[in-house]
Amino acid sequence: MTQETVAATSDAVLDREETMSRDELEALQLSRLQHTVAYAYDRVPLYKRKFDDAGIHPTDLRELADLGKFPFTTKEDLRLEYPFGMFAVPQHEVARIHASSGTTGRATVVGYTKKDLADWAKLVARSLRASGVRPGMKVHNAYGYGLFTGGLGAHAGAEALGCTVIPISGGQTERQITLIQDFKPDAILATPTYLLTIADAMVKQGIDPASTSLKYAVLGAEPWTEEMRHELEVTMNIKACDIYGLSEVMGPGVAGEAVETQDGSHIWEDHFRPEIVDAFDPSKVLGDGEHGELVFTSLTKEALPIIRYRTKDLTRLLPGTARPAHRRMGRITGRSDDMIILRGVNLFPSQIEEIALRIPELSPHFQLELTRPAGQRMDQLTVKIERRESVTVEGAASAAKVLQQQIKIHVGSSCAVDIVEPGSLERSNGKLRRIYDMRPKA
Ligand code: DLL
Repeated sequence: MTQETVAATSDAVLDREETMSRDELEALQLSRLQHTVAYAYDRVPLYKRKFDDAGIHPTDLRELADLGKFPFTTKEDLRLEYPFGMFAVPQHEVARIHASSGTTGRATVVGYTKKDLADWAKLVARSLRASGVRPGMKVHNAYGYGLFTGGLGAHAGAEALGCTVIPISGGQTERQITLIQDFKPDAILATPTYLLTIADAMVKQGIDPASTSLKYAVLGAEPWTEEMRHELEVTMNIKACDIYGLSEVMGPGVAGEAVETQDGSHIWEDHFRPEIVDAFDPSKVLGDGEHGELVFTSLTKEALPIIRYRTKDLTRLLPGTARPAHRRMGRITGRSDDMIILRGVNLFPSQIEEIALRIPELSPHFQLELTRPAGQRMDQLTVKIERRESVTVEGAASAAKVLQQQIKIHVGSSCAVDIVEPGSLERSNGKLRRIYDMRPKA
């Protein structure tokens, strides 16, 4: 670590669990895990049914590796138990409910006791602190408020850390810019694509995004790349760190990234036990460093204990660095349900982001269109991407060729590239939709 990075951490008081040894942490995990599986079995009929069907009992969990013998939980389970069937406490003990939007099916509903909310706030506070935010700072929270866990989750964490929270929520970009200029926040919490929307709108108004008071951004809720981090850090003159989470497991703050290393989010393993399983054969639990699907078991949750939840997020586990006992997750390459299979080649939007952002003439604003031209049996992928404002139409045409070639080389797919006018593609208000599947429905 450099002198500067030591200074960055030395002014923060860490939670005791952040500085535990790995042995101490694993002992804590085991006792919490044993409690959680027994608690879930006794209180949630679905878990009792699943464990009994699998011929496994909570007392079979003697060491951490025994977790691999327990059945998985999926989004489908939460949908089938809609709305409150997964709750492990009576309704009067549930202090808050959140839910997914339900655009792709029945909403999934999650609940929190007062203690769950306090734990959640503590972990978001821990994540924000790791990312450079300090008590007393002004925090502009542009995650959406409401049933989505981003807004209220980030809000409570920033308050718990001792910050002044500006609860602007997502959208109303003009207003966001006015408040950033007037209130002079130190940090912003948003999805990476929404921060890009804000920066873009500032440029349109003649404001240099690098000139604001913002010093830190804590970004998550959707996949983003190192190239996007670079783009945002340079454009806005900030340090941008990752925050990860999902509602079924808690919300934001399951993992958070340290500003001094910026090498991936540390999973807060005193509250969650992660596993990586083979995405195609989940019965295979993979070792650290191997790529697969991330699976979580909660260790302290009361209202909604979750056992071996299959996130569909594809990544790998890496050793702890800034918080040595807490393993890091590699960047999420994508979700297994976001994977485009194009003529037998697997492709994720983040791969396109990575390649496109290395081509200076192209902007980070792109979308992927999947079509099946009439009379053809083959699917076609078109990358629609805006040229940078400073680039001529001719300059962009040669960049399009480069993008096409690079995608062919690095991903293995042939695609069409359509350069569009700056500002013409839909902007993000939160989680950005990258894929537009226009193929005829089977
Ligand atoms: O997006 C929680 C959250 C809010 C995280 C704000 C961070 C900041 P869900 O709406 O349930 O919860 O969506 C969870 O979003 O399974 C991932 O696919 C994706 N995701 C969340 N954080 C990241 C991240 C919130 N840092 C789903 N990188 C997850 C990549 C992320 N993907």
